[in-house]
Amino acid sequence: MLIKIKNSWDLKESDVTSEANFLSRRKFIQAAGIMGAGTAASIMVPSMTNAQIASKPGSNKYDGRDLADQQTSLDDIMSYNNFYEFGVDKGDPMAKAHTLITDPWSVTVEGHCENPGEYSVEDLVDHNALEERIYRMRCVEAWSMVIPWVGVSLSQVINKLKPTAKAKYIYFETLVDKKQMPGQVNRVIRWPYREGLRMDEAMNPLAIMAVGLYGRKLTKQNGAPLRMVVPWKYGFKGIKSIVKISFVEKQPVSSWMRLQSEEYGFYANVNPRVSHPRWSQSKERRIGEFTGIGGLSRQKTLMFNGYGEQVAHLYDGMNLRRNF
Ligand SMILES: Nc1nc2c(c(=O)[nH]1)N[C@H]1C(S)=C(S)[C@@H](COP(=O)(O)O)O[C@H]1N2
Ligand SMILES: [Mo]
Repeated sequence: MLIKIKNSWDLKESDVTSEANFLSRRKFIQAAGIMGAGTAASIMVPSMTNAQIASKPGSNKYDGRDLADQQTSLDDIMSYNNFYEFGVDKGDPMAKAHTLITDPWSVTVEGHCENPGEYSVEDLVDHNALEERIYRMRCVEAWSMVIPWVGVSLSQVINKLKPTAKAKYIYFETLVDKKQMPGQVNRVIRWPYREGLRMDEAMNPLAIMAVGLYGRKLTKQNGAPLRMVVPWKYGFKGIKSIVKISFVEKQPVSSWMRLQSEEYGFYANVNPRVSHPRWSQSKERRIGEFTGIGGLSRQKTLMFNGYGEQVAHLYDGMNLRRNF
């Protein structure tokens, strides 16, 4: 699952290691646009220096299969987004997120912890410890992608902030600024976008604080400069462009619970046996993949999105139909 990025962002194309297996190297080169395969969207990726990726053969397994060769194209990852701060259509984030100012960026840390304060992205996320993690992501709308994220375990960030025994949950907020986020004139959601995790969920090694994907800095539509990635839960738990982290005692109310509590719960674990009130969750379509006869390919959804081995123990004894 882990591909260690040995160095941070400042390596040149020529530094791409020969240890990288052919496929990920090819994908990486494609993503960087070096092969001339660059399309409109990949040209729009912020001109980020390339990272050195040393892949570990046999990693990235999901349900017995290797995820490395299933990666969703950078174009799809950048152009089919949910980021309601820029509008509710899938194309709005790519079209409109350019107004977001991601540098400088500051994150306020507060609540039950020993190290509250204002942090820069680099203060929170150790850029010498970045890893690539290829995760399968599943949206509650029944579509999925496979994304090669770059980031660090959320636990690494949390350990730096030293929560006290009173901290039972971690809570996050996205930026509120109508000038930078024009979709916020629309009250679909009561801004800011809010999310949270139980402390033991947040400390699970699968949960990451991402700052990049495909070896490059996160694009704005994907949640620059830093966002959550929680692969066993529906995509909406992955809050983007985070400006606040708070350690709290009580279970926070997330944006989607507040909006529609019968449809979206706090846990939001991918559970194909619990239907969304308006549609089934048993299958999903993989963005960018088509079947031979012209339809979008459909896949079976697995419990915990296929990551049960790593996370099922977090929910021992809980009724996951009631705690959906
Ligand atoms: N701040 C914020 N974070 C957000 C959202 C949003 O609207 N606003 N949408 C969520 C949903 S529903 C999904 S599926 C994922 C999509 O992430 P992606 O566009 O990078 O694939 O982001 C999540 N994080
Ligand atoms: Mo979603």
